[in-house]
Amino acid sequence: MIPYSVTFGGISGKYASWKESKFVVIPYPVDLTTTYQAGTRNGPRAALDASAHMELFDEENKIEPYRSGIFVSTEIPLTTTGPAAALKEVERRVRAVVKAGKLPVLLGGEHSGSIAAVAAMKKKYGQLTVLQFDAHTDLRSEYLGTPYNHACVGRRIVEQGVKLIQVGVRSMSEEEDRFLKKTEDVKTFYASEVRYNVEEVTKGIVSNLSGNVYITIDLDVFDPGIMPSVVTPEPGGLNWFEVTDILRDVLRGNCNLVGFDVMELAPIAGMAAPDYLAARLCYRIMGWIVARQGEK
Ligand SMILES: [Mn+2]
Repeated sequence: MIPYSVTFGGISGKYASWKESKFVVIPYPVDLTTTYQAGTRNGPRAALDASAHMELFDEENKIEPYRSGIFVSTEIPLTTTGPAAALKEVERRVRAVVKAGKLPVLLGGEHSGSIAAVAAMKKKYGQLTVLQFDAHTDLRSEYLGTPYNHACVGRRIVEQGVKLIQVGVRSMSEEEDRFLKKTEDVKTFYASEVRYNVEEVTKGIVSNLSGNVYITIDLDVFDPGIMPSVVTPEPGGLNWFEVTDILRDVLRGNCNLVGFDVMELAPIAGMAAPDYLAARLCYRIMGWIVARQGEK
């Protein structure tokens, strides 16, 4: 696979090489179906640039996760004909990463990319559960003329025969509410439940996850106070500790994490903290994965 011009965490040499890396970051700078604000095109690059300023020591796990290797591939090429071509390329690359025994990390870019990453995983593993952090259910059948709209990601995932667990939801349409009532393939934990009963929610999530799990994080799950750099900000979002506490319990649980993504970063000029949060979140997840492997 061809390396990108920027590495993750500013690392270099063997730690950033395809051959030695456990993690493969795939930048997905796509911004075709966003509807309110735009700017996810610049998300992956901003997160990568911010990542160069992180401490590479993981103070929680007392390890340096980068030593497991983090390769960054070239960006998924942009088209203007809709996300279909880009999705095909995402699926192809995720398949190649998995085949090489590495763990794919999609960095977005609008949320549509997750559809293809999940498709690659589903074909590879058969059984798959997706854990989605998101302000929105994304369960629309189609939106503004395309089934690949970022408002349809959850629906496209469920259609693949994948069980979907959502957390942080606080915005949905009547159509999506109706769909949720009749399906048994989706379990939704609302942002208000996290706020008032995070322990129960965490238990509920962990008990719903078994076997192979893919995690997709739409950054709008966070409160706009700490994550204003998203295309569809919703008040009442989760804070850093709520998201990472849930993730920690999930990643220390019994499931087999097969890949993850961090999506929908739309950088605001002059505002470094949200870009940095996205980078830090990626690295924190890598830390738990590496730490758990070390225990085995
Ligand atoms: Mn969302």
